[in-house]
Amino acid sequence: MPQGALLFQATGYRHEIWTDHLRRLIPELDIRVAEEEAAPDDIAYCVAWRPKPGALKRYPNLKVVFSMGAGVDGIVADPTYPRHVPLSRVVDDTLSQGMTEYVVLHTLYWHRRMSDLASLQKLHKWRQIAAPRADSVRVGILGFGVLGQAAATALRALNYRLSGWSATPKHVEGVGTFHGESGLVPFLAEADILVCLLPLTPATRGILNAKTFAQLPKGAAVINCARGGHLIEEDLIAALDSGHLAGATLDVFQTEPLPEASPLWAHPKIVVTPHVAAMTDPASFMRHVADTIRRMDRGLPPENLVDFDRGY
Ligand code: NDP
Ligand code: OXD
Repeated sequence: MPQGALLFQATGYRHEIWTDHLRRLIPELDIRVAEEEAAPDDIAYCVAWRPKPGALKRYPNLKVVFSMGAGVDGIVADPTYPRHVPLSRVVDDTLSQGMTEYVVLHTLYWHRRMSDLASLQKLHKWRQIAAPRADSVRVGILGFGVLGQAAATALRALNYRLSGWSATPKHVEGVGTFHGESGLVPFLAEADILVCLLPLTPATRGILNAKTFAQLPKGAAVINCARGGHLIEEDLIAALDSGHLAGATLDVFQTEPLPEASPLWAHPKIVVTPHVAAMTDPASFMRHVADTIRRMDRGLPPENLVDFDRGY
């Protein structure tokens, strides 16, 4: 029997879609869906997505916070987050599958020159553009963790040449691996398609900038499906307009929703999607929450924990 109530704190989300799963899994769990329904002392568990700064320090008996996203930057950046409370993030096959689909789709899109073909179609022009063989296209994945490695497995099956960049060394068959600051320049030099799957931390903020783009081969494409804070938008536009970069797919933005007036919307070399690369599946996420609550009831620690010092 869980001790204490669970607070569902995700502004803008229809809570029943999420909490109904949890009610089925742990009928005896007391679930509150709004801050005003929650006496601070009652709350032992919290499900959160981008809580307001300061929101999570109100609960003295909090035992664990479940991030509804794999990226925890919105929680970790809050200096008032009570760091003795473990933060568990989403690590889930359905999320990896969604991200893999997105990365494969947009890698193929730039590799197979779909943007150019679509422009020709608009002009009713029949011009054949030959795409290089996949085994001559180098895809570099910035951030070679759970999602980066899942995407790499699928891209490998399509014969792309892969490399991954991470903080610590990795050994993955068939993938060129690079790590740390010294590994970044050689990694970038061989990325015809650069995929960003890094967590947003002080070390990675703004990493998709003019200097980074200049180190990519001419004609490279960039796919950012991590966080908008990774990208310096003006630098991307300049690199596209100069012809150094061929195109970019952006799923995440400095400001979300992307303001109507943003020049990114109408740029001919940019594909914009509204933060849909991989969406947390409510049923699967709530299974993880329920399993963790049961584990903690048995005195076991929660899993998929964030390291606050690393920031991810
Ligand atoms: P992981 O924590 O599993 O992987 C992160 C990777 O980044 C690791 O390989 C890590 O290295 C590497 N890394 C972190 N900091 C640095 C650094 N300073 N230098 C070099 N490498 C670094 O995260 P996930 O794969 O689960 O998720 C990645 C991100 O994807 C999330 O943080 C989130 O922002 C984004 N995301 C976006 C979604 C969308 O819909 N657009 C959906 C889900 C996630 P090491 O392995 O050595 O620690
Ligand atoms: C996530 C996201 O981090 O949806 O999971 O962006």
